[in-house]
Amino acid sequence: MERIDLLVTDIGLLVTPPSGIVPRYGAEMSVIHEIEHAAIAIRGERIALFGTESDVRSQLTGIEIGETVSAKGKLVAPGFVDPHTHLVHGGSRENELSLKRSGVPYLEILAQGGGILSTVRATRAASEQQLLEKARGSLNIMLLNGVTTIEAKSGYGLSLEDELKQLRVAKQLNSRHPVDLVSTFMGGHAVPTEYTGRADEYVELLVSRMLPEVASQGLAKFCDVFCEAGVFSIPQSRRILQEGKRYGLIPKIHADEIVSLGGAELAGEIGAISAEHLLAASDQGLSSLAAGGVVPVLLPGTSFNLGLKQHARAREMIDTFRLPVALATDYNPGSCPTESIQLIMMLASLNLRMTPEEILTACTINAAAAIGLASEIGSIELGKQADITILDAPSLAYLPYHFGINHTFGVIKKGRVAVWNGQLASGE
Ligand code: IZC
Ligand code: ZN
Repeated sequence: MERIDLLVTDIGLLVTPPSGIVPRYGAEMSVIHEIEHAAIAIRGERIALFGTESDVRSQLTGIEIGETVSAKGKLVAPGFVDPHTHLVHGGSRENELSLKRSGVPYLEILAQGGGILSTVRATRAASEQQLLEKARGSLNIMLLNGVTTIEAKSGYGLSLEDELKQLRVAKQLNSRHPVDLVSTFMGGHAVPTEYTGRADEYVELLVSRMLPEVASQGLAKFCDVFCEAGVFSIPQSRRILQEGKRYGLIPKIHADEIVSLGGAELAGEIGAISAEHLLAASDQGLSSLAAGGVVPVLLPGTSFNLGLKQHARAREMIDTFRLPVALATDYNPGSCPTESIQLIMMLASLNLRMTPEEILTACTINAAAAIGLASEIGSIELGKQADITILDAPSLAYLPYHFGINHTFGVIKKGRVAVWNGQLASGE
C-alpha cells in the first residue's frame, strides 16, 4: 500500500451497515457492523482501510501517513444521506402557522392559493444569487448535522425559466459546497396559478417544454411528481414520469401521503427508484413497491409537523413486506421546515417504532439507494467514498434517545475534514 492521506484514530465505536446486498431489506435493516476502538485510513477521497485500531496500525507499518486526527473516543458512522429535500426555495411560510393551528388542512391552504403556491411566488421573485445564499445556509446546517449527501428538488418555479433557475442553484452548490447534491426535476409539484383549472395543459407544457430542456442541460437525475388528490392525478402522474423516463430521468413519486390514490401502485408499475410519504398506502400498494424494487422513503417530520394522527406503517413495511425503508427530512418551507436529520431519527423511533439499527440503515445505505448511490456512499467500506460523521454519543441508541440537539462533532467529506468541534472547517 502506498501513502495514506488521513488517518482517523481513537474511534470509540464504529457503526456501519455491513457490506453486501444493497439496499438492506426488512430484517437485514437491523444488522449493523460494530467495531470498538477502531480506526479508518483514507487515501484521496476513498476509504483504504478500517478495523480495530491495532489492526489498522499494524497494516500501516512503514507507510507514510499525511494527517492523523483523533475521534476522541466518540461514535463514528457513515455520513448521513438525506434523499428527499426541497432545499432551493425563496421565502418562508410562518404566516400560515395560525391558519394551520386553527385546523385548516394542508391541501386546503394550497387550494386557496397559499402553501406551495406562496413559495412559488417567493421563488420566482428571488434572484439566482438570493436562492443560492439561502440554500447554502440550509446546506451548512445539514453538514453541521452530519449529512454528507442530499437530494434537492425543483418545483417552486413551475415555469421553464424558474425551474431551470432552481436547478442551476443546486448544480452550483454541488460544485462549490462540501455536501454533494443530486437534483430532481419536480415541475409536477403543483399546478401554477396561471393554469388553475387547466392542469392537463400544464402537464402538456411540462412534458413538451420543461422535460426536454432540463434533460438536455443535464440539470436533473430524477423526475418527481406530487401525486395527490387535488394536485396531480394518477394518469397525469403516470404521464409525467413516463415522459421523464424517455428523457433519461429516473422516476420518484410523492405517493399516498394524505389520500390513498394508488401512488404506491403506480411507483411499482412504472419502476420508480423510490416512493415517498406513503402514510395512506394500501397493502396492494406496499406489495407493488416490494415487487418493483422501490425504496420507500419515509418522512416522519412531515406527519409530525402537520399534526397528523396517522404515520407511515414502517413496522409492517419492514416486518411483513420486507421493504428497504429509507428516511429523509423532506426539508421544505411548508410541511416540514427543518434541516435536522437527527430530529427525524427521534421521530422515526417514536412514531414509526423503528429501532436505532434500522434508523441508521435508513439514514445511510438505504437513503443512498433511494438516490441510486449505494455503491459509492452510505456505509464504511473499502473503496467507498470517505464520508464519515463523528458523533458525541456513547452508543447508536443515544442518537434517537437524547433528542432536540445536534450530536455531530465532526464530519469528513471525501477524505477532507469539513466539520470539526461542531464548526464548519471551510469558512463556508
Ligand atoms: O412546500 O409544501 N408536500 N410538497 C408536497 C411539499 C409538501 C412542500 C411544500
Ligand atoms: Zn417532498
